[in-house]
Amino acid sequence: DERYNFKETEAKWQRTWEESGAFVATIDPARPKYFVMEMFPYPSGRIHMGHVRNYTLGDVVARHKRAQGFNVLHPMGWDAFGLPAENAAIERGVHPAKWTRENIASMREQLKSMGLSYDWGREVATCEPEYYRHEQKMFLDFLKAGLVYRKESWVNWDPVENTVLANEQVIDGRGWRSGALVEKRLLSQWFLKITAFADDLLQSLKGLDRWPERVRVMQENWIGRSEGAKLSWDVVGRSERLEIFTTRPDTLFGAAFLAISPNHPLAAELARGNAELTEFIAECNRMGTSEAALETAEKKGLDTGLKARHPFVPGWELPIYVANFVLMEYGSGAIFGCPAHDQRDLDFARKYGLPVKPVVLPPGEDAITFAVGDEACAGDGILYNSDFLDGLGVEAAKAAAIDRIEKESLGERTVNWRLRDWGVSRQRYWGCPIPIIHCDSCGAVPVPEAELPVRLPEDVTFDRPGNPLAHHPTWKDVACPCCGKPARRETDTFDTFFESSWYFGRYCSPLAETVPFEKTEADYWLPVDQYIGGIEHAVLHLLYSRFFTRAMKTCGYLEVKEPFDGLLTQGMVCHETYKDEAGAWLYPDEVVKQDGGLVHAETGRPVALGRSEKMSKSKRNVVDPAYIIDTYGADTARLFMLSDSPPERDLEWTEAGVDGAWRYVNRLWRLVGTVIESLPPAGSTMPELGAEALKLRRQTHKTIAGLSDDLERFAFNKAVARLRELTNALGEVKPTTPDLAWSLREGLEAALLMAAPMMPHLAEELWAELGHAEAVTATPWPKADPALLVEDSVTVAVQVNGKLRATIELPKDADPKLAEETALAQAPVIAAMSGKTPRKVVVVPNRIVNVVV
Ligand code: ANZ
Ligand code: ZN
Repeated sequence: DERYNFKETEAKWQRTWEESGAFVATIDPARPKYFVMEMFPYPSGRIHMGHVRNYTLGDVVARHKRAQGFNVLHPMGWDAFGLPAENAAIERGVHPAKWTRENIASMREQLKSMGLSYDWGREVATCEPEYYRHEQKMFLDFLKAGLVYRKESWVNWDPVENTVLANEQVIDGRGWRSGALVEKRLLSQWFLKITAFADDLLQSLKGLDRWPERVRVMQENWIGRSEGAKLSWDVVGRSERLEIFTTRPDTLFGAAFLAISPNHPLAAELARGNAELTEFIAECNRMGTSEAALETAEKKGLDTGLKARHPFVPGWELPIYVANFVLMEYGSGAIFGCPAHDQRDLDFARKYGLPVKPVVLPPGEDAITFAVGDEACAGDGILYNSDFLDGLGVEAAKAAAIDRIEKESLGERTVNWRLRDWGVSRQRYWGCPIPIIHCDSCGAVPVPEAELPVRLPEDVTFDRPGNPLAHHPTWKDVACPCCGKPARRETDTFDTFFESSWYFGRYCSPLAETVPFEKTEADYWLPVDQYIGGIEHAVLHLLYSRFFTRAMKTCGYLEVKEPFDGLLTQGMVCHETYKDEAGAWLYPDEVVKQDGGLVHAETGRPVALGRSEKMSKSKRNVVDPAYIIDTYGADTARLFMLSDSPPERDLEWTEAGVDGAWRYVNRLWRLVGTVIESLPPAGSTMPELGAEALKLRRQTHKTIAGLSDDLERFAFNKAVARLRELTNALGEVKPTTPDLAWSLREGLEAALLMAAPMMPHLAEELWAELGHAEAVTATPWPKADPALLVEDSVTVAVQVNGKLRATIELPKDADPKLAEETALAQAPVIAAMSGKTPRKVVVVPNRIVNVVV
């Protein structure tokens, strides 16, 4: 039998949409706007299934909103700077610019083959000077506004390659290429003052009620507001006091030690002439600075020999350690440790034989017998062993302790933030040059605005380690803009999160030359109404974008402060994994089913089935979208992406699933072909409808109502299920009478309009076949007639003394009085009561009337 020719059809409609400018967005104050955007891809070379899912979701939203009458902006672009391009240059000798532009070209074609409703005229690529020149200007504006500063900060240094490494280039403490132990080095770097907005970034999370709760919590934790106290301790034999930060001043009487960070100035001072301490500090610095590294590393310390005097107990002296788990960048880089009530402190105390004295008694415990085992008690309880705090709950004790600390001028209440300022300097080539010139006399001088952009030179070489910009023979030599003396360009480039922090703004005015975007256009389109992308960006990218929007507002670029009003984080695309007998991963197309088991397609040797995991090159459990689109068409791929699970959940890619989607596409196509000759012309008036035609009509309108609601809630899998149900019902109708034929056309048309966001090519094709001159993309979303949605009647059983005597038809949710009256008027019921008056009548709405005589 005949099959739907998706190849021809899909190409045809993609051309038609492009030629008619169907998705070109322009400001229209008369219509409500809707800005929907998916996270733009890194141009790695080919799209993967994660992209297909992400962009399908966005496209359904965009097409649905457009049909609903919104003025939709749906753009796409390329997050085009980054390390892989440089690696390609080093490994394969191809220039990052060439590599990136070629990848963009092929991925653009792939995206176009999916039939996505983008306004391609707004495409941006962040590696082009037309894009990045604006962020250079913004950086200088932020600098003027006091939102940028320069500070020494630690970087990973590869001593063999003599180069700075990105965190992801450090593997188990070693340079990824050289294998050398990575060192820490202090470099002067640029920081964006994200902490200036810490409070607002935290408070405003509450208003983001169209964001997943999970993401808001992750941001909240990342910002990490901690209330506590600063407290200065006397150090025996020294005039300077040692300041610590604590969130648990209530546990002061359970203190066992003080600890300072290996990078604390006191540690550096003590290390002078102390080989053991010097080596310990060096060891800590080799460990990697990430919090995750610190979290998992064994807690280690070295006793400095110094003692601190307890603030409230005369004569009590505590040892001061240098400890690897104390961060210099948090609080004051020093702590007091209370082993009984903090797990890290407990591990530390057990290792170094320090006392573990509980001071908070957990509920239900006995003060005499209670002891701390392997687990610290971080929970609530009543203070004991604690002098003036005895008997208080934890919160009250914190307040009392801080009051006393403040009264005795030992310290004060403070709020600490986990959030750090954003270091944006990267010692890399393929990024946006930082528009600064360094002069020996004038210091760091901004590049004059008239000289922007600072273009990234393309005549660079990758034949030796380090940053090609620094090796360039002439690029960095310039005259100082202030004094004219010879000076040097900054050779660092921005962190690539810089580009993605404002691209939503650029989409509003992609061609603006003198400004990143026209304020009027940004004020019209922003905020983004719906942003869709991976949960892996729940913290950094989204937080940086929220910061950038505030900074841009501060500098007068736009009016909004939150960039993304709605956020949908989609789940991963997963697939089974396979291994051969030697334990090597196999691609799905190397594996075939045989006798209920799996074997290698070529060798016939047994294959082990592993669990389903996120598709990844390393496990080879990938299916290439290009292959799927080529074999089944874009509509099938899109439909399957939507069918199986709600968008937030992981999706299991299976051949059976794709097959099912493909069969449905064909069923719908064949259905229209089969009945088309029997249908009345498009737009004919409704004839008198018989019962069967009316029933179908009701189902059509119920589907419209339900499916519209599904789309509104992003319950795309439910929407697909509903569409399939309607299709089944339509498939059963024989259009033998004019009323049935009319209802069938109405149902088919509604089905196509509703299918259009999911399977746009097929919908257009069949819509045209049904005789419509206007494309689906220019046709409004179908409307459900509310009168057809009410369930008109229900069948209700009538029992007399528990025996069924009659059934009656009642309006749905009818008044119980009406139910009782109708029931008692039925002849069999009257007969069964044999003249007696009922003692009781019980009405279960829509189900039963029980008469007791
Ligand atoms: C004593 C204490 C007793 C603490 C106790 C906790 C429990 P958050 O909630 O993240 O703000 N701390 C302070 N500065 C630190 C630093 N630079 N590096 C590592 N740890 C540091 O954590 C605050 C707590 O973390 C502080 O409260 C301090 O230990 C520790 F039963 O003080 B606490
Ligand atoms: Zn100068």
